[in-house]
Amino acid sequence: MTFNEKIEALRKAHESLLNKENTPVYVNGVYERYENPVLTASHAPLEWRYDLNEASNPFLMERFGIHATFNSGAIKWKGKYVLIVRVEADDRKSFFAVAESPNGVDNFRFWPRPITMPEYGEPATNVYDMRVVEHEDGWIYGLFCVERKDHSAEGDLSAATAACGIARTKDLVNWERLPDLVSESQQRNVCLHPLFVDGKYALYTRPQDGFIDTGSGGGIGWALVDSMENAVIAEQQIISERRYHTITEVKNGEGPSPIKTESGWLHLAHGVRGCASGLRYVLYLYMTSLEDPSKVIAAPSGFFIAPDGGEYIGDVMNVAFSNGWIADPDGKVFIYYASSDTRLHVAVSSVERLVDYCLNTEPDGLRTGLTVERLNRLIDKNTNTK
Ligand code: M1P
Repeated sequence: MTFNEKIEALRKAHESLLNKENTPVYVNGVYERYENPVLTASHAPLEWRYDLNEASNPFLMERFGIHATFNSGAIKWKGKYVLIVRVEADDRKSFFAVAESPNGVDNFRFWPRPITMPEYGEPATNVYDMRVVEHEDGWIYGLFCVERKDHSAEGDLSAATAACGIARTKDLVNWERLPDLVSESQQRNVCLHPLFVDGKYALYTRPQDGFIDTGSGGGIGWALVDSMENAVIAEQQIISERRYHTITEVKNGEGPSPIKTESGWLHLAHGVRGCASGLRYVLYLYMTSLEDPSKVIAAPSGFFIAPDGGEYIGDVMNVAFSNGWIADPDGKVFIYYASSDTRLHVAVSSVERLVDYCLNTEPDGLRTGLTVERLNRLIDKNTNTK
């Protein structure tokens, strides 16, 4: 094969991957999973991976390794389903890149260049997991985790700090970096409420003592800040706790910004528990009140999405994670979730179904006896209607 023939073959294979139709698979009535991931490392443009010049790359080698495309923020923008993807290179560094699709379930294509995120303060070692939201103030905000080396931990090479980076944009290409969120604790998984609350910007937070351990960080927090140009948390209250022997025993973090429904704000979050094989990340739903978006009004028990089949396998096993979803005006909801820190999937549902799920799934009774009672109530119902 000549050099040009090799390029032609690469382009053909890439186009056929990008154009592959995705089909829904019935799961449980709550949502449909889709057969194929919507984004994998192989979806990255060839121009990002290869030097396509024969003189400087006669063997047509990959010169830049893209390792994973996962935890993505999501927004409907100019009629397209747009993702702000966490792309991880072979060198373990993540960066953000935009991919769009005409229908939300397949045909996702990356924009030609990754986002060049301006730095704030000490340049970040890593950035990831952007929550993107169109705020009523007219800006599109991106809140994301900023990792830097912890210089105070002498001798511990892996010691790092996590802070919430903040940036805003009008076009998803040019981002204005604002100061990082000022908070007494380290922060990850911070997410901005789309509306002002009591005239302030409202944040769902996830305080943590260390970079990985949440320590005394009790779960999903709530904080009001006066400005996003200088966001300072004076006070934060935990609104959704971590709890013993539940899916949130080890960590409990907000996903994307909540969706407004007639019955309350619909939230997607992740819970983490420990087990013999390590940490297990699953997704769950809850709802808060329309009048007070910090007041939980529905907390269905158990997980909503957990890794399934091949989703268990990847760079970091046993992880389902989401920081992006899109609700269409007709009520259709596209839930973008990543599996095992490797690839991105979509599950599709509707506001009506998700609210029904939240309001009609009983909360965790916190002990086995109550779980059996709950099951018996369902069996009674089914038996009596026969
Ligand atoms: O590796 C699993 C997840 O670990 C972290 O999640 P959390 O902030 O809840 O600890 C993040 O690094 C996340 O990106 C990753 O998917």
